[in-house]
Amino acid sequence: MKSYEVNFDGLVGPTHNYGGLSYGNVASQSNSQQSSNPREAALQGLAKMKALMEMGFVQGVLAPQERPDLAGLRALGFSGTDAQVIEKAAKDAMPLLVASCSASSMWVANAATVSPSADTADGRVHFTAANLNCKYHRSIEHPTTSRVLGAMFANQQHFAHHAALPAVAQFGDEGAANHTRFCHDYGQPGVEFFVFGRSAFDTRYPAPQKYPARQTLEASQAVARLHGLSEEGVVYAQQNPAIIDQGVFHNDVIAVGNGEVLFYHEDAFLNTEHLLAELHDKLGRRGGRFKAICVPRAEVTVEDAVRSYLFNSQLLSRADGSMLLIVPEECRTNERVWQYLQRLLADEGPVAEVNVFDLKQSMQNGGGPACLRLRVALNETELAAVNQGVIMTAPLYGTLTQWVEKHYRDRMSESDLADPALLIECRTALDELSQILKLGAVYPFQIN
Ligand code: SUG
Repeated sequence: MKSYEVNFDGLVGPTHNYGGLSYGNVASQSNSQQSSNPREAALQGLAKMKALMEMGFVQGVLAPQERPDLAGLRALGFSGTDAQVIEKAAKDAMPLLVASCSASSMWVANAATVSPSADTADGRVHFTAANLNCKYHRSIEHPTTSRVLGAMFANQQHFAHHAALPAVAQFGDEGAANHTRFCHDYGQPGVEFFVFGRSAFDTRYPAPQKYPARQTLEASQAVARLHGLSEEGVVYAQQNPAIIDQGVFHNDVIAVGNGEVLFYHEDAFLNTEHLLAELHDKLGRRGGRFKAICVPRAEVTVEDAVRSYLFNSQLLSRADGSMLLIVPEECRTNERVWQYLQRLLADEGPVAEVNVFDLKQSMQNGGGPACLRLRVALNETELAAVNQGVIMTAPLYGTLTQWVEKHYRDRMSESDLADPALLIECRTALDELSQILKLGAVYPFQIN
């Protein structure tokens, strides 16, 4: 049976703004307080989805969330009418209002961890929503994420959904951004590679000194257990704590994998030789030939990687077996990175083409091409069982573009977040969107 890796891209929400909310994420910190353009952000994302669809990839879309998060503000003690809640939060606790307005759910590489049916004990595709509990603005995503994923993958015969792990730092889980799957073919059993930043319970593992390690070993192990993965199909590795302190807040900022290939920076991991050997052996036992492409620090520094997001690229398999790398514009403007990419192409390795996309609006908050997509490997039967309302088509692209143009503002700064009209605008837009994508009622304002 034919199988596919489907990329579900997060549609950028109408409140996209630069809140400076992510300590340890250099772009988020350095662009704090700048004015953003939500309309442009959403259109940039949609342009990437359309381009991939036109190249022949199956492309899906993942809906944004209700923001400002009124229910969250009420839970924090703000009361009165909706407008009064926003007004009081703006007056007394602006940072909380900003956090409650973040459109961060667009980075769907953090929405969940997904294990394809070929890897799981019960032969279903498993999803665990990420608790994202390192930052308040992200920790509020998972209840709606779970409902949206449930509405997209609604068939219980094929899809199993797990709630987010306990909401404590010891089980900090950032989803697919720290998870890579290697395989010979998407439909065959593969090897799932979990990268963690620290251990919560075992003090033998080192930890970063400055910035938080968002993913724990214990969270990764819990996800693997929930999904029913076998030991032969799992490899755990620790991210190098020194690079977390340089702004590598997720593994997908320093490594990307697809099929049999791992593309990574020399400084990405601890015990690199050991983990490469384990990946090689385990993939070998599953009929695959592991290939590692190491980018030496002498050619691209960690700082270059963080600035350009070279590794936050999408590595995609084309019909002829060669691979395509989707990189952000910032890779072209960084001379060393661009030269490296020219050498990579000249090498005649697996990567045969590099495509550049302008995703500046998302990049300025630390989210490149790979952050914007959640990969779900599906066989033909499973793909047919997905809610077809979320699969990108030319008409859907047209409808979503018009929807963005109708509802989104082209400027958003802190003072705009305090405008009670923004809430009404967002709810109107999302109500329409949930009908366009055939999701049913998934938003707090629709179900409470
Ligand atoms: O969690 N930025 C996100 C970026 C997530 C990128 N995802 C992956 N690497 N997979 C984060 O740090 C910034 C929001 C703000 O500052 O307004 C933010 O949440």
